[in-house]
Amino acid sequence: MNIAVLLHSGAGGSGVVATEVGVGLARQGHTVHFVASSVPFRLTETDHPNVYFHQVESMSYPLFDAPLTTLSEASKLAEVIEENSVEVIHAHYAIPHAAAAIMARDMVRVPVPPAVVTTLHGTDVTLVGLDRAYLRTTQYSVERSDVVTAVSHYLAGYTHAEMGIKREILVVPNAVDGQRFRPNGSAELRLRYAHPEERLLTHVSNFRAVKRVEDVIHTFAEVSSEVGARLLMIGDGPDRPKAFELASKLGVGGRVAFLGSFPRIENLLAISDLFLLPSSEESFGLAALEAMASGVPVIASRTGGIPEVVVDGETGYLCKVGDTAGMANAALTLLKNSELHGSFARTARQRAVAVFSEQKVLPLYLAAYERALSSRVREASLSGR
Ligand code: GMT
Repeated sequence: MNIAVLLHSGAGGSGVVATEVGVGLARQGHTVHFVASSVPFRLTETDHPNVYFHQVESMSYPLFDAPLTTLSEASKLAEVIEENSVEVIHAHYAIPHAAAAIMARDMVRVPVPPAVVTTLHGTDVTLVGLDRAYLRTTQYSVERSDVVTAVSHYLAGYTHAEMGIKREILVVPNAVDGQRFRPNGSAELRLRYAHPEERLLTHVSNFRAVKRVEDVIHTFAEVSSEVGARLLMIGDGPDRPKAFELASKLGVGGRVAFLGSFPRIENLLAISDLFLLPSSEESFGLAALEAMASGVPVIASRTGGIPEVVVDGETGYLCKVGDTAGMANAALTLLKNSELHGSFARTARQRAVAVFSEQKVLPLYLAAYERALSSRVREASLSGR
């Protein structure tokens, strides 16, 4: 199949999933064309013969307040479709990719236009999509896609309830590459961040308000008052300075390493003992899944789609949003009992591979593509030609 993938190419989870699903499909023999404004963050397999990257270029002009990227993306995509016989456009994150995909589908000069599959990732619905500035275009793009998927049952339900969407939404969970994310990292690398007797906790995110990075620091401060521990803060974003200041205010600054964006996070997850994700909102929690695949139990908030990923009491512990004392207690329960920790670590790895491996998830996307190719929206768009 010839597939065009639209994505946000920065370090966000939707772009990571889009890249890994695309590369996974290319490995299976499909041809994948990534269409984005820059090379996707996780696209480290650029020399794969079936993977292509097409750069969206935006023209700035004094009359425009900002570059009109949705329009330039639709134009670029139309070229890619016409030159490469694209059969399916997969838009990851509704805004603005689903709108650009529908525009390109409707304007291409080919006898059979491609089908549009839109994957909802979370904030494209829960945050930006519900804002009046984007609500109508998001609703329209979702309704006019041939097939819509969401990364969790929670997100599918939320989209129906809050966005007034009536159409069917298939649930296709996020996937993890179990070869890339695996337990037992390098002892030498671990020594760079922690002494042998210390425990290593990790947080990965884009440091936005929704991630509650200050809760990570509060939790860690309580943990490290009882056991020798270090914390790796991986990623960057607006709340990083707040977290940094809080760490020194609480007297743990010397035990927290802020590592910034780190493309090969699998190496750091594999040397970690626990992963912290205290978000206020999370449609899925890809970083938690990557930690689980690395054999790392997760302490997270009981919110959104996280309970569909982390099984409370088996692969980690879930606490109320903001309950940093509860999170610290949960962390200490595991850190003080190595047998229990080992059992959670093994169950986490097993669940990640059994439920969310690419072998399980890619067929679900291929089935969604097949369904899109025979959908009613597509028939209507064909009959209007
Ligand atoms: O979490 C973010 O702010 C980034 C956002 C994105 O653009 O990638 O993440 C969303 O999509 C991920 C991949 O499907 C999910 O794992 C995250 O849970 C989701 N974030 C939120 O719902 C806040």
